[in-house]
Amino acid sequence: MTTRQLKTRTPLNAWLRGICYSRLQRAVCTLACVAIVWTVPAAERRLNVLLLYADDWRHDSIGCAGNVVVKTPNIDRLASQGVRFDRACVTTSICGVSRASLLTGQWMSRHGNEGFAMFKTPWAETFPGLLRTNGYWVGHVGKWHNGKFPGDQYDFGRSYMGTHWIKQPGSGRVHVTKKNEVDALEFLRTRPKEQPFCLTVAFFAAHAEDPNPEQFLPQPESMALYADLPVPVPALATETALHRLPPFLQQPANEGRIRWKWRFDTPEKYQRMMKNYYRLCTEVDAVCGTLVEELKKQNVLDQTLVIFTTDNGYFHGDRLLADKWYPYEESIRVPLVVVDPRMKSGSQGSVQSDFVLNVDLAPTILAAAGVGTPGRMQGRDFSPLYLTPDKPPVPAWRQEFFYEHATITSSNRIPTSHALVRKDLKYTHWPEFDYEELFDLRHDPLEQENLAADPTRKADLEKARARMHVLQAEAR
Ligand SMILES: [Ca+2]
Repeated sequence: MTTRQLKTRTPLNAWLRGICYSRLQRAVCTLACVAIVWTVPAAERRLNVLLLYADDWRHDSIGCAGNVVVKTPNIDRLASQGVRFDRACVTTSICGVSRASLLTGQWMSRHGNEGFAMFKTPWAETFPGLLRTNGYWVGHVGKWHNGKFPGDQYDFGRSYMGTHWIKQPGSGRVHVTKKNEVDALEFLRTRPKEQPFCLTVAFFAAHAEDPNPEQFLPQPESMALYADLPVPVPALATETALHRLPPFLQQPANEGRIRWKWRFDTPEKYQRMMKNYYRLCTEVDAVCGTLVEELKKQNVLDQTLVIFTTDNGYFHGDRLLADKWYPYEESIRVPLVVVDPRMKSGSQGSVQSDFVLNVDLAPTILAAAGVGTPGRMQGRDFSPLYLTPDKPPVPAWRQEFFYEHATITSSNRIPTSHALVRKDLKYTHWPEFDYEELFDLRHDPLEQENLAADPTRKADLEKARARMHVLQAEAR
């Protein structure tokens, strides 16, 4: 259904009701209204949107990406029914900034939030704001990490985060993932059925509970999962890889090193933490399955764009680091699975390797809703990559992007980083230390050999540096 049709439906109903005064006439009129709604061809209806948005999962924290431990059967099923992007990345790898980029379709340099505050972009230019203005019933459930939750901007808003277990009135408690499920189901079941909807389910799992020594606290019924299965130690969990980092990232005040000690500094702790982390992931996966099943029950799955992704990647002890922030592959790559009813049959289950970014989600969602994107939005609708894979988009899809991260607290804790990311090369600049890295990803996909001081790569370094400055200027 187009915007115009949707907007005219309510006055039409009112007009029909206005001219019908007997009970019989009212019944006939009601049937007429229903018939008008039913006769809108399915292809013209605007897609609903279910955005399943997890926290701190990296690109391979799902079974279908080749992870040999974690069980995510529901997300794997979505991938088999849709498309999985194996080079999806974020433009800034930290919760608050990445979420602002999701909402605004803008790089940090433009939306202006460098940490956990509200962005400067007007709400009317975010995808939930635009959808609501254009007749969508819009909901947000779960984590919100951009200042105070703007509940009045949503038709249905439930915001909470920070702990895996939430105290309930009385003496009870509920797991955050369970609460996500209950609230999301309430949205789906109480929404007005004549309006298209957009629901973001912002899971807190598998983010760590920062001040808690246990870090990851799954539900008791999950504890049997992975109990006897050793979690493989990453190839980069070595002293050698640590010593290949820039010197300022090796020092003990670096937050990545601090959190590595919280989670991974003994083999026993690594196993315990990773198993609990994967249990949290599997719990989220089950909720994804329940919500998709609910769409099926309501007969709207074939009118709903379903997206699963996360806000940033994660170091699982790689380079003897924990968490995210830095522009290495483990931190910037995220899972992305899309099931789109517009996909041609026969193309389901494909894997796509273009650089799709967090800033592309807003324009993609808006395009699926038939809503135009504001001029200041920087991402791009990526649906042509999977709707018409044989017809390359014009202009050609990006082959590189600009990555940015601001200092958090101090340069010793989490320093500023800027990077040019390509599939064959990565150039990083750490301005507070005027330190550069250049990796040839064709021969060194694990980013182990910094070529920035290699005289034979001087031309590559200069080109990459200049190109990054161009993209950095465009991001503003
Ligand atoms: Ca996060």
